[in-house]
Amino acid sequence: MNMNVLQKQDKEIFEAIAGEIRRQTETLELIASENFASRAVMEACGSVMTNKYAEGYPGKRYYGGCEFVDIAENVARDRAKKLFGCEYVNVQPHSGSSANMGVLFAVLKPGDRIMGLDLSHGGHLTHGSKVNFSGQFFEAHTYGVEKETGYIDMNRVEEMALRVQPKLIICGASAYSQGFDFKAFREVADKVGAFLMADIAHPAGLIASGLLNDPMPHCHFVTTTTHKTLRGPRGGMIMMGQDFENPLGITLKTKKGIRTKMMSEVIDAEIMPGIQGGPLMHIIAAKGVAFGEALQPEFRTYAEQVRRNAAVMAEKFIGLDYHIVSGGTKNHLMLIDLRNKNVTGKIAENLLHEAGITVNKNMVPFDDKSPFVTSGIRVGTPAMTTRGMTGQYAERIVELIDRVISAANTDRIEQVCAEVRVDVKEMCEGLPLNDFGPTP
Ligand code: DSN
Repeated sequence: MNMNVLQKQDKEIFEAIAGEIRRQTETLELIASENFASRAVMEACGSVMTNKYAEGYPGKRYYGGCEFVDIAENVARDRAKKLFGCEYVNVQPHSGSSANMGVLFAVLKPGDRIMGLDLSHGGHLTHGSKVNFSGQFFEAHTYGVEKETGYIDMNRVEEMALRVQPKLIICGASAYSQGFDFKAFREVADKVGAFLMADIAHPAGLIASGLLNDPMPHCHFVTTTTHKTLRGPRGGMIMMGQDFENPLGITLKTKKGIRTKMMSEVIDAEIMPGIQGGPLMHIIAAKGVAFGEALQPEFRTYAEQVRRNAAVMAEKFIGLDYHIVSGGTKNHLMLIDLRNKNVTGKIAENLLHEAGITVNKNMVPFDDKSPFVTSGIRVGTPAMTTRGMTGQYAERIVELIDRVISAANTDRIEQVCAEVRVDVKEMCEGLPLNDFGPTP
């Protein structure tokens, strides 16, 4: 991106951004939730739409001058509906957490019971963690994966739901490498009269490409972020496969009398004015651009490659005696339990950082270490695949990681990290951050 003006005006921020460009360009990005947005997406993010206030929704705003931001929001909504095959979408949530908060606050009262996947078993903070609004405003019960298999057992989920009688069940994860059986979750939800929400923030791009189970026919609500496998700008959104009359008894006064609100109206009102004010119109425009890209056939090819790279890496890791939780991956990530390698997640993250490889330490199911130390790392392929790392790259990357982990407890470690860093830099050379233009 051209940053001539910024460079002249603000050296400190310019240097920070320039450093980040160098870091992203010269190192290997394996954080499962990160990706490289296209130049077109970033141009929309950096556009004058950041200047506009537009509380409300297209055609019904609290501010004048919204004719062009209306176009952008309508385009983003229409493309999202086409991409995910849904009847309703709200593209205004600033993040995945805001999207989840929007649904939870719309359908629950304080103290209501919810069920979600435990954070330490791969869930997300907003699925009921005690340190998050979801665990503080609501009575959260968490289900986990099985110790032997690393899989979610639907019988256990059902058993828990019958005991807990939740008002809302959340399915979805940040560190689970298997798919979700949304149909089975819906059967459980129906048995206890609960709403079902799928949080597909991680695999959204794979789901949009038809590579994983589709939550839309089975879940009352589907939330996502737009910047992970979907490769858009940082943000969130809420979808419903089909709108329905809200069973919460929320009504609306109209000229024709009082009527029950549709659930879409309840969700819209919860996002704005419930929990947010002015939408980020530059980001909504960029979401529209990203959805347009994801509707192209090339995106499906990309998503298939993301999954293929992950499968190749998991197999290679297993061949080198690494323990992948759940024994493999069906999506874009894997969780590696490093206990048999005598290395904590924290140490692995730091050493790999020294070697130019970015991953995050991650709790593994039944972890005996704290979230600040952890026994594992999470590895994901969305970003490396965007850079065009296909074919032999996946295996070579695993070999580089193994060189570092294997040397972790030896006095050669500094030298190994330095050597791997050179190899990583060489590997990254000539590969732009994304396929849509030269490195910014
Ligand atoms: N922080 C994200 C992740 O890394 O999975 C989830 O919000």
